[in-house]
Amino acid sequence: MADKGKILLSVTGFDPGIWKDALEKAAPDRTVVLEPAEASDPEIDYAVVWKQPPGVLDGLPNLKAIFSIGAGVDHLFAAGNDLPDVPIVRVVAEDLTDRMSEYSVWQVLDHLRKGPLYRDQQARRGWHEDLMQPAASEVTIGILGYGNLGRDAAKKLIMLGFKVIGWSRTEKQDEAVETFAGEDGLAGFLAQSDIVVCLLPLTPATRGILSASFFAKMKPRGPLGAPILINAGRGGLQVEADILAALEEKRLGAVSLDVFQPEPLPPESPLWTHPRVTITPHAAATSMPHALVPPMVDQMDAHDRGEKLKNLVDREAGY
Ligand code: NDP
Ligand code: OXD
Repeated sequence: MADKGKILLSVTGFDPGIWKDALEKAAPDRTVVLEPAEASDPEIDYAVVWKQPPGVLDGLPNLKAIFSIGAGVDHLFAAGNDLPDVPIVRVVAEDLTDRMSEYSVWQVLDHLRKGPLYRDQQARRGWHEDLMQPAASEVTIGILGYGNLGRDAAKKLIMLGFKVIGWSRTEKQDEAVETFAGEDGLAGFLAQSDIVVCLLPLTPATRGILSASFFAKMKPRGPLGAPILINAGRGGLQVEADILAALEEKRLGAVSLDVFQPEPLPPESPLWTHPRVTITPHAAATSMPHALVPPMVDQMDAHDRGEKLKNLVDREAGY
């Protein structure tokens, strides 16, 4: 029996059906409505969104909070509208974190163990062992964006024997990981990193950070040759033309990119066919409704009981 109010579900880019089913299962006492809803439905008190169309959250008089379907919230701010002044909750969930760390570990190991080289050899039936094979302990992984996902990836990479360092906006104290912060800390961080794993959010401060000036600060040579970039943060962090130029100049040895701007990556992009570029289709961590929806509904119930919401977005910082 639905009597606790309504949840507005507004997603673009994929079928909302599985999210609607999961919300209805987890919140049988709430009604789930799909956008376009009545523009000013006073019964809507929560919104669950991914890339909502502009204006869809305006004019809901009793909206209490917005829940992002993903860990990143740039999609919310990108809609070109002023968001209502209510708390914004993002995803922090073991399921998503584990999937992201799987991706980071997978790509790091693929580069360590010469995956691109051996796949190329296989295509040509070539048989040549590359004896320049460093051990994990000789390789430093720089986690760019030492937040929730970055810390988990670091823990798992350390277990494999890598040295890991981290970069964040604010200073951190961490026993296992040397940390760097802010613009002043970036050069020191890059000077040590053999592989940079980018897990930054896209904000006005981070947009376009993976550019020529960033690549110029990277360590020129290391145990893997030129440094490697893995980006699973957001496409807007990277300047694709600068990545291609850095690959040509051998400032970058190879890159793995999961995110692009725009997505899907257009068929004419030269990244598709570059031999030192590995592409995945924003697949580093799928948001799974069965894992992410029940904690969202728990938070709605807790908020209705007067408890504080967790995993809130800092609007000023943009993440
Ligand atoms: P967090 O907010 O927990 O961590 C973000 C980290 O980035 C923090 O360490 C933060 O610093 C740092 N940071 C933010 N702005 C700056 C800046 N200007 N300079 C230096 N460091 C900065 O986010 P999550 O770890 O949960 O998620 C990170 C991102 O991963 C998401 O925003 C999303 O874009 C992406 N993502 C991609 C997925 C995919 O499938 N490809 C799936 C899930 C997420 P501080 O610690 O000081 O706040
Ligand atoms: C996220 C994503 O932000 O899937 O969770 O990209």
